[in-house]
Amino acid sequence: MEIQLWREILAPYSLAVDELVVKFNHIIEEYRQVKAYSPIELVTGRVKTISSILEKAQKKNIHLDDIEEKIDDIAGIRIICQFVEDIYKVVDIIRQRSDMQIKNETDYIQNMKESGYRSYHMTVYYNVETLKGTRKLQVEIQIRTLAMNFWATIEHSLQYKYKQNMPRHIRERLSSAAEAVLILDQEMSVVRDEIMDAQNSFTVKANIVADILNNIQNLYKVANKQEVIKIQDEFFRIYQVGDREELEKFSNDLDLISQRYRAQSLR
Ligand code: 0O2
Repeated sequence: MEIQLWREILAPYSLAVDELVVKFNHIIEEYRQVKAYSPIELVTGRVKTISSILEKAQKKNIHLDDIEEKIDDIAGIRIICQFVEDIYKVVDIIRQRSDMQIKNETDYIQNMKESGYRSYHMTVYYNVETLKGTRKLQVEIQIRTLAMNFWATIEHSLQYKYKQNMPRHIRERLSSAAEAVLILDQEMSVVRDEIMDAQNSFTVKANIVADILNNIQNLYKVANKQEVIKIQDEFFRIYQVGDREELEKFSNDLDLISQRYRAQSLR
């Protein structure tokens, strides 16, 4: 097939990947806006290369005319989560969406592949609008933890290097690494609440500090400079002590001072 024709075939898939990456990133943003923990840590996407499509077609005996129907990962989205529990939350989010229609799901986490590969796979139909009209495309969504992704990435490059002839000792090493990844994910799940608390408290503190700095910046425009410098010094003192409650109280007091100045300026 000519390169130009391939470009025409692959262009809508590229659009689907771009749109979906934006949509999944927006989910992260929505969680951030309500200051909640996002089950999605990172999103990436790719369109399969022509050579990789041809290789898969050859391996699976797929005729060129049937490629779009039979190769379901021409468009691929990868969603990385911190914890295994998050993966199933993301699965639920996808199941509830009206812009993705699920074709099939495979849970390689409950049913690990012989290679040691773990991930949750969903193939969905997704519509994109083109000049030629609406195109209903298949997109493969792989959902995995950071640890699963680390393993799969390394294993994938070794598979690429050795093709079908991976030496036994490397296969065995990968197998024990897969075991270690499984244990790591289990351990992380046990301390999940603690980690989430720590992350949450970090975010809360960062938000308080942002509010304070914003208030101080605005006070510089309306208040007596000496008074603002005193407030600023007090903030640095409390910040260095690192007491969150004191920081919170300081922020509330500062809110009142700011409100007072705002009221004065409206008179
Ligand atoms: P890419 O784009 O290079 O990653 P099968 O023939 O059944 O093994 P199938 O039918 O395509 O493969 O479906 P499956 O098993 O769901 O695999 C689809 C994709 O999952 C693969 O794409 C990989 O990205 C990933 N995957 C599946 N098994 C493994 C594995 O053992 N190791 C790693 N690292 N990844 C795996 P491709 O086709 O490899 O292409």
